[in-house]
Amino acid sequence: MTAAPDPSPPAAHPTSDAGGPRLRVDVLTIFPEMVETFASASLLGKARQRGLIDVRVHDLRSVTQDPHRSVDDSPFGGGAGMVLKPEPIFDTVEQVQPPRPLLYLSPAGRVLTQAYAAELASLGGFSLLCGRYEGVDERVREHLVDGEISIGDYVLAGGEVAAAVILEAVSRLVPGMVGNFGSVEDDSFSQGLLEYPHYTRPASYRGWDVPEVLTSGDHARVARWRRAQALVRTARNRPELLAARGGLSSADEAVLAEFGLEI
Ligand code: JF5
Repeated sequence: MTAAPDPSPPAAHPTSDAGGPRLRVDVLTIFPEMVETFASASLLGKARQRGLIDVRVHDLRSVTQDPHRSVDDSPFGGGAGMVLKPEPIFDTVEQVQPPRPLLYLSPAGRVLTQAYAAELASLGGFSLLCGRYEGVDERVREHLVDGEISIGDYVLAGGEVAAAVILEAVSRLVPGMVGNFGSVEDDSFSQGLLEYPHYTRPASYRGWDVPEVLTSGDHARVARWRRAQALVRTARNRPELLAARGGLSSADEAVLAEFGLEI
């Protein structure tokens, strides 16, 4: 007996939770309310409600056994500040079995880029460990985490805000996220260029007019103008991005010339 063809194949962009979440992210932190509040708001909060993204925030303090529920202690060898103890972190990971890779947020990690965010969005899941104070006991880095991830070359007081940045950058790339049709391919960096300028009504505001091309109805000319603007903006603000894509192609030169622009 051959099965009848499926009368209702799954939609490319489901509007329900059919098929389960596309991405699970577990966050381990001593400030769960910071991450939970962020993850409940806006587009990410809606994606969670729709069952598209499963974000689970774990309080490292909840597994502690001692009367003071300690998550940190002073560093061996002396020095300022506190270090996150290994036991609550190992115990949480062993109880929860969070999705791997388990990534420790740290300025020493691989720096988040749009391409790295897309890699993370394509995994079924991953987990984030938020440090605080001077960081975590080195045995956590050596024997528990799979890698380290940074959001840039500066130091934060803890990993929670960095976790929020990663959640936001990654979750908007998950297929089926509201509003990510088309607009994701237009994003800054996805073509290696900064975004072109955007305008909305009114067409004239305080004497500043919207560029004529945008109201011309000539969609191909609009596309060429946007490309020329993106090239100029990238050359001025982020010349290294233009260099990284091998400078200007002859098509780039042509759109710049069409609109009388120079780099
Ligand atoms: C953290 C101790 C980790 O500061 C960061 C960070 C900066 N860029 N990317 C991440 O992580 C939090 C704070 C204190 C360890």
